[in-house]
Formats: sequence, structure tokens, C-alpha cells
Amino acid sequence: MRDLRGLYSALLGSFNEDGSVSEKGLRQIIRHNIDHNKMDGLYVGGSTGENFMLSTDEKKRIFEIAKDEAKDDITLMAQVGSVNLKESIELAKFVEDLGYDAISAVTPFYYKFDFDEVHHYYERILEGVDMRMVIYFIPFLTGVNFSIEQFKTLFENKKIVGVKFTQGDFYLLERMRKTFPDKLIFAGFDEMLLPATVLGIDGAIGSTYNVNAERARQIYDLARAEKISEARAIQHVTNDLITDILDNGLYGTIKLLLEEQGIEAGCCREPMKPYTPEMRTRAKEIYKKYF
Ligand code: NGF
Repeated sequence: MRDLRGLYSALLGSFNEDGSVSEKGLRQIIRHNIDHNKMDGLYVGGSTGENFMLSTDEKKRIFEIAKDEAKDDITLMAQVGSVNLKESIELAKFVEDLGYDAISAVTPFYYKFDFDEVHHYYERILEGVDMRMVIYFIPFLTGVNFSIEQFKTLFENKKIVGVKFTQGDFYLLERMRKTFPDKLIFAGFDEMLLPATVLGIDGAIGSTYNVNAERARQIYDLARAEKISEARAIQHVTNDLITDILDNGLYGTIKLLLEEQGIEAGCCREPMKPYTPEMRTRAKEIYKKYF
């Protein structure tokens, strides 16, 4: 069984101008993450993949393309969570058959599900598969928060091996690390990689690693080696870059930065905005400034 720890790029979505999935773009982004970025893993079907705007067939196709391109070169984790539980169950079985290393599932969102309902959701997804699961915890987008006691209840299922922690609450992160030494914790905010690594995470999953992998690796390795001031200097540059990316439009700008490196990363999916000339110009400036 593959070790799941390490740095993962959250795989970007790649779309043609008519909104269809760009297989060519996806394959190029995947190769770039393996050959150039030397990532440990890819997180397929997350927010960065614009996943929650896609049909079940499109999600399946992207899972297939990622596995076909990556083969066993890199750890593959599939985000199968959806507010449609039947779809999540179907996708979990689908990626198990494809040979993915693990699944992840966002907490069900939009409706105000109570904790018992959320717990039931994870149990139902896991009933049908023999796979390791990483809970996708992102309260600022889903509105779903857990206490340590609730995490404990979820973690009673041995198939749940960890959490993708996209949360800026370092007190909670520290409590999680102390309480669950055997569970895997993946940091979800790239701009907080250094403090999260200091607190003892097992890896990180991020959108900006598609373009900023080298600095992310340095921060992660230096912090683990307790070379904090060196790591901090790189986190400062990284956060200048992330601030500029966020100001110009997160996923679109990352794709435009990849375009500067010759990768046909494609467009974003409606209702996300198409690229404007100003956005393209700004992306070129960002590229010159940081790369
Ligand atoms: O894009 C988001 C949404 N978060 C990502 C990452 O947690 C997403 C993060 O890298 C992810 O893993 C996924 O695709 O599901 C941010 O983009 C980054 O830190 C900039 O804020 O919050």
C-alpha cells in the first residue's frame, strides 16, 4: 500500500472555450506536475478542479484521464464528495476500479446537515469500497465545522485515515495533531504551509503548487528540518505571489501562469469569468516577477 504522505497539487480543471473538458490540457498539466514539479501526489476532483460545476460523466472522465496519464508515477487521491450522496458512492466505486490510492470527500454542503447526517454520509460512501479516505474539511466554503469530539467519532471508521485541513485555525490544528497522532493531516492553505508544517502535518494539498512547487517543497523541507528563518523567507515570497494570484482570479491566473510555461491549461468553466485582456496582461507581469 502506497504511503499517502507528501505534497500534492490540487489538479486544475482544463476546459475548452465551449466548456467541454480539455483532455489535452489536463494531460499536459498532469505531466507538468509529475515531470517538472516532482509532486508526491495529485488531488483530483477538488475545488481547484472546478469539480462542483461538473456532471458525473465529466468527473469520471477526468478521473480516467488522470489515472491513464499518471499511471503509478504519483499518488492519486480522488475527491468524490458531493451533495448528491448517490453520486459520491458511485464515484468512489469508480475510482477504486481505476486503481486510485485513496479517496477524499468534502463535507456535504448547502443544506444545514446535522452531524449525524454528515457521519452517515461518510459511512455510506465507505460501505461500498475498500479504500482509504481523507475527509475534506473546508468550513469557510461549506459552513461545516467539527469539534475534536466529532472528528473522533468520524475517525472511528478505520478506513478514514486523515483529513485535508483547509482552515486557518492553528489552535484546532495543534489539538488535532496531539489528539490524533496516527491520522494523516494535510494542510489545505498554501499561504500557511510553514506554520502548518511546524505543527506536524503529514503533507499538503494546494492549487498554487501547480506553479509554485519548487518554493513549496523548500518551505516544507526547511520547516521539517527546523530551519525556520530560511523557510519564512520563502513563505514571504510565496505569499506575495499568492496575494497577486488571488487579486487577479485564482484558478484562471494559475492556468495563465502555466500557459507562460508552454502548457495549454485551457479556460475556466462557466459561471467563472472568461479571461479578459487585463487579466492576461497581469498574469504575464506576475510570471515575470516571480519566475
Ligand atoms: O482553492 C481552494 C479553495 N483551496 C486550495 C486547496 O485547499 C484546494 C488552496 O490551495 C484543494 O485542495 C482542492 O482543490 O480541493 C488555495 O487555493 C490556496 O491556498 C490559495 O488560497 O479554498
